[in-house]
Amino acid sequence: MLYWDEKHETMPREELQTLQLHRLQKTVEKVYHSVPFYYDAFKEKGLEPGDIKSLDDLKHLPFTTKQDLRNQYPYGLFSVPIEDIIRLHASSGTTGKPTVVGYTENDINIWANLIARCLVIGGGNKKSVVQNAYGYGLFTGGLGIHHGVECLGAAVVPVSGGNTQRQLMLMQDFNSNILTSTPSYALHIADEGRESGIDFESLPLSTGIFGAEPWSENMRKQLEDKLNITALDIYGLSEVMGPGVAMECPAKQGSHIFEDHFIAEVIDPDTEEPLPNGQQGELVITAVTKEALPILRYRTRDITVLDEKKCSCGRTHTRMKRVTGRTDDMLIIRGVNVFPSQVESVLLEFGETEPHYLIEVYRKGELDTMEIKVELSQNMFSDTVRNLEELEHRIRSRILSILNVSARIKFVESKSLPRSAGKAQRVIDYRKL
Ligand code: DLL
Repeated sequence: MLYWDEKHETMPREELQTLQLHRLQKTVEKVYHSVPFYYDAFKEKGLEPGDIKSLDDLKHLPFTTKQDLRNQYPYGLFSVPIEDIIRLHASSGTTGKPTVVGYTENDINIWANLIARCLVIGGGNKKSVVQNAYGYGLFTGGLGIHHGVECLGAAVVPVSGGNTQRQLMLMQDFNSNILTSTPSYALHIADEGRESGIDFESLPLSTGIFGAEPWSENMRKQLEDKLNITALDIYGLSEVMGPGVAMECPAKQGSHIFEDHFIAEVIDPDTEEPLPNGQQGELVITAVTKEALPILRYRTRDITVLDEKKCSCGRTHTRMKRVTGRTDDMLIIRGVNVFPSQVESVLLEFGETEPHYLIEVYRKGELDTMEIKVELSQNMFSDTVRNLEELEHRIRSRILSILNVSARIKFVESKSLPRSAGKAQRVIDYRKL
């Protein structure tokens, strides 16, 4: 089984665009009449649903932001009455109210089918045993993946995140061959497993479907080596659906955005103008098949590049490159833009350190200081001071030459930085406190 939905996944682009336009027009018509927020936004722009005559007209539609969802908390953007909603999820905001998302039965079915697509892309089939270590609950990761596995007809192990020893036991006893989790938690599973003497080469585990946080190519290599798997990227966000908006195929050249359901644009976050294909900017997504929460031009804040080039896997859907960070994650250190994922990528070039790190930013007087705490690999910790100084110097120079910013490197003992069973915290910015 190469494709889950061959017709839509390999649809010629012209046909795909006709489908997108048709679905976009229906969505626009629907939100105009059922969501006062959009009605007002259209009126303000002097726009009528009939004005959307081509995909090019997408750029005239209003944006939707996370703040809009917050302002409409909890159900203000829903376009169906509560009796049609069968599931609610929410994303935990660090400040204020969470953003609430709802699904009709049909929305849940479409979502499950899109996750089934992702699993098939990762080599899954009815015989697969999928260990789902994304958190269950209001977070969309756990239940989103769960229904997709059932839709595919594979066996889901709904273990959720955490309790790593139990994860390892189940992985061995249940013969899990697909692991779904955040990349940082997968790494933790790998490390703890190796310490417990587990030989991953002897396990049937073959694929990791990792997402929900940015991760680097070097992290992929680590995960593939340590777990003896193919590690693929899955992208999504609750406001648009949850996991499964895009999925990387084994060509590993970016993630296919499921364009029969989502229309993607990349904009300049400052001017808000759409950028031509191939240019880096903020990803904006319009969901064109959702019933409960159809969303127009959602500003994801995620930074990526779109690539329409033909893919060797036969899928015709546009690919997005790895998300390097979020516009609101970007650290500005003495005027230089720094993304945590760039720091990760540099750190992982060095075999002497572990992929566990924490970036702390301080302001001393007028000067920003970035300190990178990174765990030393076990055999390095007892090394001579001179060797450690030399390593610190090498890492510092590499950070300076790649990121153009100087950083203090602080080695910490193996396993001393906090581990997370979900999204890892990579930055503490004390300047904001
Ligand atoms: O993280 C949904 C998800 C669950 C995706 C499981 C993949 C796997 P939220 O909690 O709403 O939803 O967070 C969405 O997480 O805007 C990105 O900033 C980040 N993100 C998600 N996937 C990736 C990825 C889920 N593959 C936010 N690479 C998004 C980088 C990602 N960042």
